[in-house]
Amino acid sequence: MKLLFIQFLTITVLSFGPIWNKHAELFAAEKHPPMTVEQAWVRAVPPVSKNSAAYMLLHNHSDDEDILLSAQSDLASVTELHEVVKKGDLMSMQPAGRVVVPSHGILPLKPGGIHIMLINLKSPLKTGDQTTLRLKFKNAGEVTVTAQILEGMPDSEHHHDSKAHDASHTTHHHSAEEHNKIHSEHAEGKAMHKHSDSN
Ligand SMILES: [Cu+2]
Repeated sequence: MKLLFIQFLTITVLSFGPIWNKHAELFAAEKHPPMTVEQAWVRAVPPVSKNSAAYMLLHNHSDDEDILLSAQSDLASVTELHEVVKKGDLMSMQPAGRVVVPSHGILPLKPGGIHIMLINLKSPLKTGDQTTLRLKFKNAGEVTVTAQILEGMPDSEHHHDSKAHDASHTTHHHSAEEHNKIHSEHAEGKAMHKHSDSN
């Protein structure tokens, strides 16, 4: 009798199992769109600067990798996906290759790496303002992003314990170095376009 009861329970659990899983899947799908974008910001630049760049975290919640195909912004006449590459001793920018966001992973767009280049700004960028960017992904389709216009690094990257502080100094050093390299390359006429304060 007890054995029968256990069998009955087992059958019940097995037959309800798939229904439960289906619910779990639906719940997960409701919780997250396949692609979310976090910590998006655009670097504030002085009014004389023609160009800036946007940075953010691309967060892929799906089981397949996705590819960022393009980005659009009303701030600039041209918006391009760029990457910073090292050629010998020089850092320079070029149109990015395949911008792959791994499945269940995050791809950071950051200074010194892949970034969204805003070329020929239409009006000055005011710190504290917000702007809208439209990203197009191969699988996730169009994703609209609200980005903050910020000076330099966002607050989340400034921590005040000494270790992180040192690390952030190193980072600043590094970007300043890259910045100079890009400038010197620009002076030699090799850079693709003028690139003032952002990379
Ligand atoms: Cu660039």
